[in-house]
Order: sequence, then C-alpha cells, then structure tokens
Amino acid sequence: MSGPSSPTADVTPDPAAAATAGAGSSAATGEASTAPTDDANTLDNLLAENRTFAPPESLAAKANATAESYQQAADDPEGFWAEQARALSWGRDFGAVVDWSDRPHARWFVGGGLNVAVNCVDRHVEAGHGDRVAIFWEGEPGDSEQITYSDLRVRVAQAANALTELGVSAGDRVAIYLPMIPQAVVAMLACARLGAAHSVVFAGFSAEALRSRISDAQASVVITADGQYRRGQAVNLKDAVDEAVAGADSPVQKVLVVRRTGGEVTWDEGRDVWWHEVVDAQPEQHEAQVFDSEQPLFILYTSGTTGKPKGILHTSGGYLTQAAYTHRVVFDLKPESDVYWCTADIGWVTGHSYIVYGPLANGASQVIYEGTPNTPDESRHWQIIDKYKVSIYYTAPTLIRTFMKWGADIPARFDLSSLRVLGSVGEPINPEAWMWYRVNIGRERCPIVDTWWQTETGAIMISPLPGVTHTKPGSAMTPIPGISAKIVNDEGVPVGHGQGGYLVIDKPWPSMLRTIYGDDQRFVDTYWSRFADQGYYFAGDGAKYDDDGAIWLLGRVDDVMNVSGHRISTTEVESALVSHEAVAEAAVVGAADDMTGQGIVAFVILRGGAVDDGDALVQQLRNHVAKEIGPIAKPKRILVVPELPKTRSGKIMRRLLRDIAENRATGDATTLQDPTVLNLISQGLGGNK
Ligand code: 6R9
Repeated sequence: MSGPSSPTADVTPDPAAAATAGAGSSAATGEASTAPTDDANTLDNLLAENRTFAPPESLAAKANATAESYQQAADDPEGFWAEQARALSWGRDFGAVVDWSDRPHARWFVGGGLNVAVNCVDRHVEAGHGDRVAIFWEGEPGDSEQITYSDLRVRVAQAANALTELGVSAGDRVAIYLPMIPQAVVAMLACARLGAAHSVVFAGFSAEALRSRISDAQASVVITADGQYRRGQAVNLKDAVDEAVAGADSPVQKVLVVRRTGGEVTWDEGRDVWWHEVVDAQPEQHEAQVFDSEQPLFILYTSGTTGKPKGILHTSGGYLTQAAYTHRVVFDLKPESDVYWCTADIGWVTGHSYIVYGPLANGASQVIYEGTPNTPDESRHWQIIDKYKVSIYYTAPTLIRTFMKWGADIPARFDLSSLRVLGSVGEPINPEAWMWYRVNIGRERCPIVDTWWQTETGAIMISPLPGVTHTKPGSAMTPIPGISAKIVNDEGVPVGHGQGGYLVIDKPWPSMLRTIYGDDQRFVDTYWSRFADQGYYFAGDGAKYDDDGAIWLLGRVDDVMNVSGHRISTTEVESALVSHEAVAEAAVVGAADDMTGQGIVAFVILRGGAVDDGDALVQQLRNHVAKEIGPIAKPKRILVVPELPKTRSGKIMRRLLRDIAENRATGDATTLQDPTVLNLISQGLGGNK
C-alpha cells in the first residue's frame, strides 16, 4: 500500500484550491479547529441549533435496539458482528469474523457460505411467511400489484433459470437498466442467486453512461425494458441500450427486455429476447448454490474526482449482514406489522441496500413506487402513504425541500397517522427542512433518522437509533453500534468537541467496499492513502462535532458535487463540456442551491472560431452534457468566460469560481498565476445572466 507521500491529488484538497463542492469546508481549508471564513455563517447557524427531541416513549419501550448495544459493540466488535451475521441463514458456517491482515483489503465471515437470494426470499417462505406481501408495487399510471414472498420466490427462481439459459453463470457480470418495476428487484435477486454480479445503471442515465459501465464491467447480458413512464409519458429505453451495446467494448450476448410501456422497439433477432417469453415459461423451482461470503454481489458506479466513474465492488456475507442489521435497528423494523417505503431508485446504492437487500433480508413488507412525486399531482406520496398505511418512510432532503416548496397544505389533507419513523439520506439536511419534515409529515410524533453513509460504505454508518437516541435537527448524531468513525485534522489527529475536520472510519466494517472493480490501485489511493499512517478510511466529507460530541456533516471536501443527493464529479461534467466542438476549456463548480443542495455551474472558454450566440449555445451545451452523462448532470448555469483562474501549478481555483457562482466577494486570490483574470471574468459576466 502506498505511503503517505503518494500522489493523492484526486482526493486530497489543495489547501488553496479546495473547498469547492462541500457545503462546509473547515476540513478542506485545513483549518480544522476554526470555522472557515467561506462558510462561517452556515456553521454558526448549525452549531447554534440546540433543539433536541427525545425518542417517543412508546417506540423506546419496544425498540429493536438498546442503549447498551453501543458499549457492547465497542467492547467486542467481532462478537457483535458475528451475532448480527447469525441473523442470516448460512449454508456453511464462518470461522474468523474478519481478516484484516491484508489491509485495506478485508474479508468478513471468513470461509462462510450463503446464498443472498435465499436469505432475502426463500427462507421467509420456509419460515411460514409466504403469504406476507413483500412488495406493494405502485405504477406511475396507477396500475398496481401485490407480490407475496411466495410469489417472489417463484419469480426469482424463474428469472434465475432464464438467466442460466441465456448463459449467465457464477462470477459473470449482468448490467441492469430498468425502471422501478418489480422485474428490477427480481433481476437483481436472480443474479445474486446465481452468484453473478449485477451492475445496475440508473435508467435516467444516457446511452453513453450505460456503454462505459457495460464495458468497464465486461457485462455479458443486459436486462432492460421497452420503455418507462416518467411524468405521465411513456419514454423509450431500449434505443439507449441498442446504442450502448453497439459501442461497448464487451461481448454482450443477450439483451433481456421487459415489456412495460408497449412502445415500438427495434429488435435484434439473434440477441434480444422478451422477458415474458423466456422468464415466464421457466420452471418454478431453482436449486440455489451456496457461495463464499466474499463472492462479488454487485458493482455500482459512482462519481469520483477524476472523470471515470468508479465501479464500487461489494461482496455477499458482510454486505448483507450490515444491510439487514442497519435496516432492523435504524428503522426499528417490525416485519409483521410495518409497511416500509424507501423512495430511492434502485440505480443508487440506497435502492440496493434499503429497497432490495436490507428490507427483503428482514422479511419486510414494502411499497415500491415507479414514478415521480408530482404525477398525476403533488400529493402522490401522501396518497400512497395513506393507501398502504406506510409506517416507515425514507427519503432525501432534496425531496423534502421540494415538498416544502409545494406547500404544507398538500400533505395536511391526508391521513398520515400510520407513520412512525421518518428517514433522510443523501446529503446534509438543513434544520429548516428537518423541522418541516418533523412537523408536517411526522406530525411531531415520529423520530427522524438522518442516516449518513456512502456507496462505498454499503450501509448506514452514522445515524440516530429511533428508540434510543435524542435527535437534533440537522445532525446525523453518532456512529451506530458496531461502527467507529472519527473527525480528524489534516495530520489525522482526532479533533475535540466543537471542532471540525475530515470524517474518517477507523475500523473495518462488514459492508465496506472491497475494491474498485478493475482498478485496485485506485481503491488504495482514493480511500486509504490520505491517512495511510493511521490506516483510516477517508470518506471525502467534512464534519464537525458539536459541544455534545454529536456529528454534523458538512458536505464533500473533494471535487464531487451533490445534486439532489446524487454524486456528480466536476471532472465528469468538464470532460463532457470539452467534448463539445465549441468548448476549449471548462471548469465546473457546485454552488449552493435551495432546492437541490448544490446546482452545477459551468465556466467555459470557447474555441477560436466558436460563436457565442448566447442562449442558443448555452442550451446546446446543456443538452450535450445531458446526452453524455444524463439529464441529472445538466448545468443549471453556463457562463462563457475569457479565462479561468489558475494557480501557478495550473490547478483551476474552483473556490474562487464558487464565490462567483454564489455571488460573493471572491476570497483569497494570492496564489493565482494571473490575478487580473478575476476582473476579466467579472467583466465578461456583466452581459451574462
Ligand atoms: C447513501 C448515499 C455519499 C455522499 C456522502 C455525503 C453525502 C449521504 C448524508 C450525506 C450528510 C447525510 N451524504 N448521506 N451527507 N448527511 N445523511 O447517498 O451514497 O450516493 O455514494 O453519496 O452523500 O457527502 O459522502 P452516495
């Protein structure tokens, strides 16, 4: 593993040029113990937040977690995790709980064997819960379906048989590009059942994004649909798959297509097969094999600080243990009586861990909704909660802020009395949104769990426990039992209460990523070299302890933006812009945005000869980014400038661009190679919006 002096420019903030993307930047500026100038107001506001809320007594009395578990887990972490692992069904018992001898490569539940799909489905049927509804599925146009655990068992067995017929076997990679329909869950579980790793690609991503992910994972089969419903419209999906497969540097043998919208599709006779033809005809039984605890379960691509997305690899035993455990204690799940709903898409890690693996491993009944929250109108979520008597609701701050904008009178018209626990994930939740959520959705009865974690951590790491922990609006509070995290300064030394720095995880955890698929060196460099001396995992987030030692997350300290809870790298958007013929150079920053957390602002220098015809060009560039990456990465604003501010070593000083994007006086510019460029930029912007 590389030493502390190895190049880590991709994640190590340059003290001068850092603090580009996060909401807070004490860590990034290296001023770990003092509030940074840029964000002093935000920090002061956060730390002046002293409201606390006790867990409701009725919930505390019957909670799945206890206050003692923190100490028990700290005293004997391996014993604690072994106990959590034993809540699963193992086909072959494990020996050592964790092998950390080859750090930073961990192996969990060493030598153990299990089948993840059997744990999520078959064992509930065998335990007599076959008639329990696993999925209350709600389609966007209003169609719906109830799938019991017995139904799910049959569907997964049939899909596993079909995939076998299409040539998939253990160790293969299968790309899944599907909307939020039951087949998405079935497809993931069928891969897991066969020991094949799935790579789910968000169906809102472009053909180009799908192509690069198919190539990187060397997927042999793609599972998709003819189309999907979005905001009341049926839109084609299959075309993007055809384009992606044609350009992919991977031998894709088969494309399995679910008929969802019934729209026209082009068909490749030798390659394409309909789901309803090959899956529905399969036998309803499938013999499941036991796979090693470290069998790859999935690859999920996430934005890094360099252009190429990172294929985060998760394996089986440890991942499932922590996904199931956290789902049980953080949401206080009672599988016999709760109706759980996580509003994420399965294209994101939250959908993997808290729609598919955690809830199903726990035998939960859950709602899965296909569409957007304002179709047919802005009350759709409250209608669904009322209809299915949802008791646990897990969503993202960006959506909560959208609901705030739409108005409290909309949820007020619905019976939300079934709710008992509310969750938040994806980005820091501002205290105003937290309070709005508590008052207008939770009706001041429901604890809010603000859950911090990442694609890389696989499962929740920092969160209150709803029956145990006091909560504060905007704080993720403390690491859950079994997890050890710290806030450290630039030198890796833990900071005290009231101080800020970098968030690190100082002990291995079961659902930790095992590597970056196909690029183990990047795994070591990105996460383990910043604090190599201490052996800490570097999460890339800034954080602060308040005077009670509660943790407040302050956003990214690297060049990753967080737009509506989705990670998008500045470099990725810059590369997309520069790939347009009119653009010579581009710099992208995330600027604070009331609605989406951060909005993407791009500064572009045009090539000689390119004409700045204002709005038309800007629109063209925005569409170009949407085509290259996906609509989610469309810059909110694009500013054409004559120069970009750079340091002597040629690094773009995004911090200064962020000042401009957020309409502030620009901060310290003394390390600029050419201090006059800021004037040039400001003058140039005079005519721009
Ligand atoms: C689960 C997920 C991870 C990044 C993470 C952080 C931000 C997520 C948060 C939060 C503050 C929370 N983040 N949850 N920040 N409070 N409760 O979102 O994974 O897409 O990989 O994003 O999201 O910055 O580093 P992922």
